[in-house]
Amino acid sequence: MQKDKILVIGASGQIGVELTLGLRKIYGNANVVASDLREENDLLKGTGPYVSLDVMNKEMLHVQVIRQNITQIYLLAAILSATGEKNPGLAWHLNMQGLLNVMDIAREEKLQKVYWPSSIAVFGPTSPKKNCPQQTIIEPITVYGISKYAGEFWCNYFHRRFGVDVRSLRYPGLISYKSAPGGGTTDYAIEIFHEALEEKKYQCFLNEDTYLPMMYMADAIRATIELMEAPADKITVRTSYNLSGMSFSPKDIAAEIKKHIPEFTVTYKSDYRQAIADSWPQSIDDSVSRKDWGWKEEYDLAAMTKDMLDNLRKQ
Ligand code: NAD
Ligand code: AKB
Repeated sequence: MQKDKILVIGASGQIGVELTLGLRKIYGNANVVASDLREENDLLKGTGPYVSLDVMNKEMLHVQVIRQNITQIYLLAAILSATGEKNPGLAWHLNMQGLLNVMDIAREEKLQKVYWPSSIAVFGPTSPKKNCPQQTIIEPITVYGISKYAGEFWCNYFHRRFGVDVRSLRYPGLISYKSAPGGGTTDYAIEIFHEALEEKKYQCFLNEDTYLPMMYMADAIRATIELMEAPADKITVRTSYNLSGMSFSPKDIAAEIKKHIPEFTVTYKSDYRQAIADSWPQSIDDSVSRKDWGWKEEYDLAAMTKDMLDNLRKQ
């Protein structure tokens, strides 16, 4: 059997950096090729191969897949919810065409597996707010959510029609200290830590009682790798799996940070991102992931807050 050789597209982004490092630990540094449109992230430098790549350039992507003997692709390049609302056409174009380029090449080259993340942003105001189930009413109101929902059905299509083993998770908002977030509505939950440490105060762009599904990056990376390593016959969802870690509001996370930094204060001034957040569920039912491939989160709000502050202080 051919040895695993992985291409991560969007490797310099918030998830890409940590996923690339995680995959390199398992598959070996030389077997995980990082790629991005922007320059290599400092944390990746010296840890393995890097190529400059635009996922929209299908020909160049195809050349790299053949040249590097790639057997698996993790596609992370996308425009997220908040940035997407500023340039809907560009968000649709990148989020859709990037995926279709990868799926066509995966089919032609008979790649072993493809990973492509979806998001809780597929859900809209008509979806259940609490414990939103795997299958429910899905009417997204952002271009990002529309592109993710359409992408889920492309994944399902390529699996059914051409047998591409593509797997996907609907990530909640992800919280991390290694690399900066890329323009999402849940980014406040990262900014708040930086501002708490540096300024002891933070002005939040969401209202204090805006509950959203969230997850610590360590859990998200483990979920991704566990899903990708699960036997194919365990994967019953070929659109995208619901995934849950924790759910909290800005007021909750501020209170948790205050336990470590008592002088920390937060003010609230909502902007256009409030409407996006209000359209999403507050919590997610991920029982299908738990049943199919044994998902279980490790971090709750208290454990995540302590780990974030410890690591950011070290930085
Ligand atoms: P990010 O914006 O931090 O990273 C995306 C990376 O893709 C960037 O480094 C960017 O330079 C690169 N990129 C952009 N256009 C490219 C192109 N044409 N060719 C090659 N690379 C290109 O995003 P992220 O937070 O790491 O998200 C990765 C994926 O996970 C996205 O699909 C996103 O929708 C999904 N997701 C993220 C979150 C989250 O909270 N971070 C939650 C749900 C889903
Ligand atoms: C965003 O806020 O856009 C992302 C996501 C939940 O997909 N973090």
